Amino acid sequence: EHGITKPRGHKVSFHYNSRVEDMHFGKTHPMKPWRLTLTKHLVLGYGLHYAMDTYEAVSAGKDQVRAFHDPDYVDFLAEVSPQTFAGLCENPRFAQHTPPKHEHDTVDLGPFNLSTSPGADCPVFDGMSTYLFLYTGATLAATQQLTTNQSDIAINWSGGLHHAHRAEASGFCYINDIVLSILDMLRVYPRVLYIDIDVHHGDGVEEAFQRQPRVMTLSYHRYGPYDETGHKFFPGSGDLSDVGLRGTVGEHFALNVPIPSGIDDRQYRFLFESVTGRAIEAFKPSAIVLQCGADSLGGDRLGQFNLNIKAHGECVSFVKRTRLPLLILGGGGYTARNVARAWCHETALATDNTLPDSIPLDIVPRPEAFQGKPNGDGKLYPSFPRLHNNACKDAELEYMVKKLEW
Ligand code: V1P
Ligand code: CA
Ligand code: ZN
Repeated sequence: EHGITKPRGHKVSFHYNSRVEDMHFGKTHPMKPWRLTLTKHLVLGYGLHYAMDTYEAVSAGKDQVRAFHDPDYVDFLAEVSPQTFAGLCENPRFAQHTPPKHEHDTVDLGPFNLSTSPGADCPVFDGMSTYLFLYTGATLAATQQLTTNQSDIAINWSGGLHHAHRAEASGFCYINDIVLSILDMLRVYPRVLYIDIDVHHGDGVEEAFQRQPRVMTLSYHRYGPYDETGHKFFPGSGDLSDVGLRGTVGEHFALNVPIPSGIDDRQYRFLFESVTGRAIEAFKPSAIVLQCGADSLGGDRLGQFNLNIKAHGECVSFVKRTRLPLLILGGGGYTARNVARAWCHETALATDNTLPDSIPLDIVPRPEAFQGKPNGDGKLYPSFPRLHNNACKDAELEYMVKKLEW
């Protein structure tokens, strides 16, 4: 009576471990693993687990994480907690990885860009090791389902942490589960296409494969001039001219689509389908990894786009139509109710289901963003949450697609 059916002609697997939900990055930190609880409840509530094989994730091993990350960094991550942090910092093996202090630093940084100061992007919190090795384990299990032909689509909403570097945490990301997955895929597939619809630039993945012509990275992200506070939108990279490491065989195997704030559904769909379509034609990937960061939705606490869930989901449908082995990952997403709705909707799309009393596909504005501040028409809650000035011009986007033609 749930009305959910198994997909015809393909198999989907879902990888998750509820232990990732109990984590707290800190009181004011935007990353809330609790959004994964909401997602899980929606997925189960709609009966979507009847349409997939569900697997309880187990932790990745240190040896697996060392396939990309620095061995000292992996040991540090495995041992660190708020209790052990100070002691580990004293250890010369780890102390050599402490960045030099800048006078403008607002937080005290320890080794590997980790910190116990409130306000840090990559805090050390209770249960952190468990969390990191679990989301990584889920991505690696999902990858194995694909590389052994046991699934056609594999999903891990707790993964997709695209900023982590070889020996450095960055932007809420500690272990780069995406890089580890692609490394596994390269044993089986000649070419892997990585697509990143998180509002931030997928810099960690791009950097890891900048010399590698068998991996094409394609990121869509907010990018532009300095804002009012004199800062660039994080992480500040991903210009149109950034196409992979020049002078190496990896040159032209990175693509970046920098986007002004306020892009809407129609504009995003035009960009995504023209550029992704051309990339697939030219590169002929044997498998695809899709990072579905939901901070590109309208009303996100950190993001600056105006996408509805429908347009975000159309990216998943577009990529799925290639019928290539597909790994679907999460990523950013800071207005939890919209994240959960989007990822549940996309789980339905992956399994060829339409949800019965359908999740509303319009995103819900954050009430706190409007407190006492009526928008242009004097309404407190606009029917369509255009939270950001639509600075995005069609002509600019068309020019970008032209420039990207190769
Ligand atoms: O802007 C910065 C850094 C901190 N300054 C030194 C510059 N950090 C951003 C990080 C955003 C990370 C996004 C991750 C992802 O792509 C993948 C999971 O979505 C940042 C922001 C911001 N508004 O961009 N950090 C914080 N806000 C922050 C706020 C409160 C407490 C801790 C961090
Ligand atoms: Ca992106
Ligand atoms: Zn993001």
